[in-house]
Amino acid sequence: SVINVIGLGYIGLPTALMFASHGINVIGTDYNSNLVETLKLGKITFKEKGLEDLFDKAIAKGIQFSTDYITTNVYMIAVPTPYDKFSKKIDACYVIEAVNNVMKVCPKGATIVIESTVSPGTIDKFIRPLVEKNGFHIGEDINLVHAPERIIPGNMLYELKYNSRTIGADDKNVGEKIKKLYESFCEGNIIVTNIRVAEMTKVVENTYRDINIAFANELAKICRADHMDVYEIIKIASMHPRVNILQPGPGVGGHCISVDPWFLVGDYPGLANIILAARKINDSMPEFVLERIHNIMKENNMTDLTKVGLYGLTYKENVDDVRESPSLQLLETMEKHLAPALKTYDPFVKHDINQNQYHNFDKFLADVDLVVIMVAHDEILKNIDKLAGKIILDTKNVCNLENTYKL
Ligand code: SAJ
Repeated sequence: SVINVIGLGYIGLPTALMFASHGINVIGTDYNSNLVETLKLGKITFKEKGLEDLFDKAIAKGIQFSTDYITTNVYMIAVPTPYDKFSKKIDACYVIEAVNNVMKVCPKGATIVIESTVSPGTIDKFIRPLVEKNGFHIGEDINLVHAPERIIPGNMLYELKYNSRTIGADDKNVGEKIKKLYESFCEGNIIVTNIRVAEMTKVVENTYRDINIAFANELAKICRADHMDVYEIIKIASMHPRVNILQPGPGVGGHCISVDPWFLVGDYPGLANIILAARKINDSMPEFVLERIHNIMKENNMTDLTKVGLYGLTYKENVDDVRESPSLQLLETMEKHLAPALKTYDPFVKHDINQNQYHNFDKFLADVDLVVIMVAHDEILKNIDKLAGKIILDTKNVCNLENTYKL
């Protein structure tokens, strides 16, 4: 049998390649014909450790790409779930569209596996009624499964193989069948449960991380107020056998951790209190960095914002994803007429986000006096000595040169 993987982005593509390279027949479908053409030409569209090699393996095993959905027994949907900043709700439109398209071609008894993260309850509220409205009987004509992805950008292929997974299914037997499929490449534990638990667990995992990062960020603010070294305190406290504190930083970005906790806040107002506080603390960090920039400028008698350079525009190190990134949030926080003054540079970002964006590290450095390290890409770690002589605001705690300020 063949798996039709729908959505060939950050999650769908690696997953499709993983199945294919382990001998499963895969057809990858995406509505974006440019993307499909590029893949057919043997090129991949984003950077991820090991992805090119895996792509070659999958091609050798016969993976195919198409804009069409095919008739088969298993569909895996890994489309984006965009999120509205103002209402804090996700929009399941792409998942709904994919399920609609599957229903046009699928045979009786097909299984639809949703890998996209959805807010808890989405499958009951939107997907189930949609399928039933089309005259399908769930459990007979179509089986629904939720198998949320859990892989971390930057180490996706390793985590695809070794992480445990959750599979939520209406019918245990169907869940077990899908588990077998994932076992073709996944060596972690695979837990079969129901759909509600799978939806909730995924969001809980990301919320846990958000809260823990918020704690580190709050400590950074407390220590700043009292001139203490937050990193030393975190290091020593974490030597306690039951304490393990994460690292403070310029904020929490990405499409997952900064988004998923809002689902719980939205659905459980009055109950999700720590969760809401954590979100607010993490969202306040770009503004905190901006305050630090202004204070450091004052201390050094700097008045010219065009001499300030933000290093790093992505949401974290060594990825090319800028969604919800702290640097973009910082630029948005600034008064409209001031933001373009700041110089920016990121080795992973080729398109222009800011008016004064550089595409060459040395030229960028040459034109600024204060360098703000927002992202600890390998590039800057390897070239940290080039920052000598600059004033540095190091939000990632990676630089020990003279004139370095911390968060
Ligand atoms: N960050 C800190 N301090 C830390 C760790 C992270 O400030 O100590 C920041 C990062 O710089 C970044 C943000 O948090 O801006 C999130 O980065 P991340 O590396 O923690 O996580 P993501 O968003 O890349 O991936 C997460 C992962 N979830 C968990 O670790 C619980 C991943 O396993 C999920 O698959 C992914 O979300 C997802 O798609 O949901």
